[in-house]
Amino acid sequence: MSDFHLYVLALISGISLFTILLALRRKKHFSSMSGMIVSMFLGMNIGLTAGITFGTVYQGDLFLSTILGMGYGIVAGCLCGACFGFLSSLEGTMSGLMGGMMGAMLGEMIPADQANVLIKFFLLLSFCTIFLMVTLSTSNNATIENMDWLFKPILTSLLVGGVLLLGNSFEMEKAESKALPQETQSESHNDPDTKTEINKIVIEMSDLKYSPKEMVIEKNKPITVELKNTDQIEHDLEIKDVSFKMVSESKHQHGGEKNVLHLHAEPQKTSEMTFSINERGTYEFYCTIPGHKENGMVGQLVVK
Ligand SMILES: [Cu+2]
Repeated sequence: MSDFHLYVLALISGISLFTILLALRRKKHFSSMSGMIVSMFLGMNIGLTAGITFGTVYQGDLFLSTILGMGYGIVAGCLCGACFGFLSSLEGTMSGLMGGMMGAMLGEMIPADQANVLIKFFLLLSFCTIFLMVTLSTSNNATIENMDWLFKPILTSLLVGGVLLLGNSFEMEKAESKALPQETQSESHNDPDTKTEINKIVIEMSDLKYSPKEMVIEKNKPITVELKNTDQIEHDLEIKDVSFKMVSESKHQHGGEKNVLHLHAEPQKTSEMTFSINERGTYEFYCTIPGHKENGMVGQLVVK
């Protein structure tokens, strides 16, 4: 789990706790309808944020991310609703359940960078619960004075902006550390048969051979594989029974089948794809053109 995801989880826990405490203190000022809306809003947004986060972190294990996402949403929605009464609690629980479930599915399906945009969006909405509470409570000037700080717009927007920017910087750090190793990619050319542990791997295909024959990558870390076909005949690279997430691929790939990674390169052409693999293990890759695998066009992908 990256710093960014930890930060998001800490933040939504904080927001939930704060909202629940606020609800406990100010429940007298809420109509039953307002209480239900606040519980629904909190449960849904916390569930969605947590769901997408867990869906991204635990790629390939939708069951776990759904349970964790729903757990977050249900606890937040149910406890917040409990301050207002049974119906609000029910509303919060169901919203949390639905948010967590939908979030986990989203996190599982969309690429990590898009998921991060959604996480930020729902994080902002989760934040808004606090403001919604102040707006929805029937104003009674005697007790509202404690909430003065919420009404100082400059201070509040600086605070919220600062918190979100800090989260953004965590995400940037991650992106930078990802970009760095790419500069070392040329090394794999000089020393073809050694194991490569970098973010871009160039595999040359000539005389019915892959070179290098072994790739070593990390679990859940995007990797770009470039196939350089220097032969006069077409070749490809296929891995079967592998749980992966496609980030991008150069066009006309026919990678439609589930759990099959496939990359094709025309004679004297180069093609590439970027993906991450969700499970550790050793996978065999091979060429699907008839006769090539049997002639030794096989290799190994190790996922650590
Ligand atoms: Cu081939």
